[in-house]
Amino acid sequence: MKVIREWKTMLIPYEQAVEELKVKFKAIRNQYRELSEYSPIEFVTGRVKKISSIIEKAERSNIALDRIEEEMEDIAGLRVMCQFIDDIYRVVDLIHERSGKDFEVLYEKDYIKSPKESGYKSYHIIVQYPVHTALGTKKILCEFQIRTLAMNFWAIIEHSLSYKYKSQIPDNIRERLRNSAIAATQLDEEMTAISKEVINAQLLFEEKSNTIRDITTHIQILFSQGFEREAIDFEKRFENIKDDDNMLELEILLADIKKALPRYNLFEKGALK
Ligand code: 0O2
Ligand code: 0O2
Repeated sequence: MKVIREWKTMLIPYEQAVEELKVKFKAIRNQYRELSEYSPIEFVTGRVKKISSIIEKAERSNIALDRIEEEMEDIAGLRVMCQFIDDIYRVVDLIHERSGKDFEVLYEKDYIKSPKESGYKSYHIIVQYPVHTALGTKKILCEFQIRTLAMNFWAIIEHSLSYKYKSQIPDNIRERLRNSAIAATQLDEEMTAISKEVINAQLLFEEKSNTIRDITTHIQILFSQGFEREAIDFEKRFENIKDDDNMLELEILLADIKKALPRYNLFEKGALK
């Protein structure tokens, strides 16, 4: 049996892997948002399995403690949440594109096309991820779970009940959970039916907030470079249009400020009088 210190040492690369992979997935999401494009990733969480859960799973799955690192594939776990079912498969494609670069996809389980007996749905991908630590490079297993918000809601609730009842959930509750899994699927299907509307609304919101961010940043630059009169003029124009839902006006204002900025820069350098 490992002593606590040995467990902690063993888990260090797993902690690092989860942190690194979270950064990578969050970067993909942020880049889409920065480009005012729709992101198939809504949010990302990650965790390293608790020592008590590792021991409990090893007993349940008949894994010898000295084989844990080779056989337990979810000591490091990443969860990617999506808004719509189609997004899950876009994320799966993104992961395949990265295979052989950041990590190596070993195998996958589509519990969406083939849900578990409990009603559980998610897309699982097991990868091998190289971690570079102070002690050298180590390849570890990591499980990606990709699911919609509705699948996530159901799985979290069901997981808490399984924990409470030690997997012996009473029949009536199990039945209700199966029914709510069907309801969650219906919710996902309904949302898919209106996904174009939802995505367009979200993109509009994202585009407006990015444009407003760019306008305020550029006005700030004008102020900081000493072009106060110009900055105040642009600020007044901005105040007049910012609450209207008129993207065109905002884009024209941003274009005008951008056009003006290089002129001021050259002016400052003495190239313009
Ligand atoms: P951002 O930019 O808001 O996504 P950590 O990264 O260590 O702080 P960890 O361990 O991955 O966090 O898990 P945690 O703290 O449970 O949540 C991770 C991220 O998911 C957090 O964002 C949460 O805000 C986000 N999150 C959790 N639940 C929801 C949810 O229902 N909807 C949405 N949209 N986001 C959620 P970050 O990582 O702090 O930054
Ligand atoms: P955690 O960290 O508590 O979530 P198994 O032997 O069936 O437990 P296996 O073969 O390693 O698991 O892989 P599987 O079933 O493909 O996926 C394991 C993980 O998927 C589980 O981890 C859960 O996170 C999730 N999962 C699988 N089935 C269910 C289910 O019926 N309900 C819920 N809520 N989640 C499920 P662990 O081991 O439970 O760890």
